[in-house]
Amino acid sequence: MLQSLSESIFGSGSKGGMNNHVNMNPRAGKRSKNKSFESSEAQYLETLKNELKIKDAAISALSAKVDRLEDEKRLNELEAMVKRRHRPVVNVSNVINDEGRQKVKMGTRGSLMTQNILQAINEPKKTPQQVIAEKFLEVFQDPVKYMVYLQSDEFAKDLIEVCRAASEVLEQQSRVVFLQSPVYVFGDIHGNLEDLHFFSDNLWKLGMDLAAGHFLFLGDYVDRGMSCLECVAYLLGLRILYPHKITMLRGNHETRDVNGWEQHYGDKSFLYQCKDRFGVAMGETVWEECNLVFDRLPLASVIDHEIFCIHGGIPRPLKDLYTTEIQAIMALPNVLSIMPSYDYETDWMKQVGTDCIWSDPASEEMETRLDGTGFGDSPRGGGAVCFGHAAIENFLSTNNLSYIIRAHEAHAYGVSLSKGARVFTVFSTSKDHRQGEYAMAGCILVDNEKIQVINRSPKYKNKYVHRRSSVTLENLSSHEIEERRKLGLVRFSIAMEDMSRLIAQQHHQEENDEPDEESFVDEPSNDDVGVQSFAETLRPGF
Ligand SMILES: [Mn+2]
Repeated sequence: MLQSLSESIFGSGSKGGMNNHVNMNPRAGKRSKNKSFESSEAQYLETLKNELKIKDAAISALSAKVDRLEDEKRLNELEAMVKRRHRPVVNVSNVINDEGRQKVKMGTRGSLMTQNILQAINEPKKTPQQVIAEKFLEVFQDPVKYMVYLQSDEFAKDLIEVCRAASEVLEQQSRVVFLQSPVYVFGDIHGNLEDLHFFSDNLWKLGMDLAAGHFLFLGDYVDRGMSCLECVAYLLGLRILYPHKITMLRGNHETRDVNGWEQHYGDKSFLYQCKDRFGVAMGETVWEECNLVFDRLPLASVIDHEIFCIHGGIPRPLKDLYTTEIQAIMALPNVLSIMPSYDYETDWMKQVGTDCIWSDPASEEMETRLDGTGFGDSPRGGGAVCFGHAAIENFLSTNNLSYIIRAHEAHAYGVSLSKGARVFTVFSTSKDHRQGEYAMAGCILVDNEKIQVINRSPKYKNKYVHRRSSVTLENLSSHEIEERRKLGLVRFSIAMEDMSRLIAQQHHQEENDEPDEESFVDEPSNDDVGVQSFAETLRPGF
């Protein structure tokens, strides 16, 4: 409150005229006795005092108004903070039956008002891109039924539309995405439709809209597998339909230098598959549109302020620029090409970006060759780094975190734990990585009290991708089989590298003339475990 002007000059209790609350001044009586004091100066002083009182009253009225308005403002701010989110009720009920789920009108309990409100609710209007995304989800459920569409120009154009919608959303996202558990975390997908199906059939069987929790993908969606386009279409479809349930991070294969390397990956290269599917011109356009999306993918995520998730590993610290590594990642531009880099990408940006998508935990024998900060050259070469115990301890304590979940290295057991049980490696494709016939695909569920591993058993029956010798394909012409092979729906033979392993495993097959991929009978042998961590042979600096 402002202090009254007349109070500050004459002290409290000066003679009040305007204000009822001001006490009568006792000096007023004394003054009337002192007749010699009746001069023009005294009158003038009296006028001034009165003027001050008027102004005092105006000031106190104003200051009371200011106080009231400030109180109102504070109250409004508090109310805004606790304001509830508008969560509309979906006016249909999902009835689950043998064939899956069916949408029926929601039952009510007779209140006319409830009924009227439900009827007035409209399904939110879908954008054309969301309509296409829904189609992608349908195609994913039965790719054989949509073989013609998948090879058409229409699919190419649809994919471009969805890519543009996804680019717009991703560019707005923070480079480090903060999530709250429960979260399912997935590692490399690498164009493996079958394993992605395993997860969708078991973890979001009723559809993403009825699945609880968040789904975080750590990158490497393309290359090495045959169904790169289907996997990208499905995941981007989910990403634009369920922006609050799906987070996609970037892997080292989400760069043009890697996913455009046809000579190295052959028919399993993403660029090769785009051109083979849609022709050179349209194929290159689709490939570039996908890469524009990849340029905008965030690089890291933190679950419950406790678990750091990233494709490769922790970046080297940049102490003179940023206090923490997370701050450095957050400071990266929202559009980054990394390999090759755009002109505006500076050295520190390239270093942080590359470390995030390429680094690996150091093996125990590499630990001795690391520098003082716990980092050293990776056996992958080309400037990639590996991080040891010291780097991990430093990173976790600086950022006040407990664990690191990353992907990037294949494991026969899907998920592995290393570095004093601080680093999880999760790999979500069981094929194309020389992990043997009995490899598993894994994912990790982080809920509010624990971290759990979910693996696909090698015995789990294949539904969509069949081996060439499978009875399912018996009645198809060689042309039809070739068409399916190109979509990744037929596996012709295993890679040459696996031949020696196969010969070693021959005794498993002796009782069975033609073992079908759909019917594994053996548990993984202990020999498989010994060679499980087969790092990718790709070098970043080629
Ligand atoms: Mn990788």
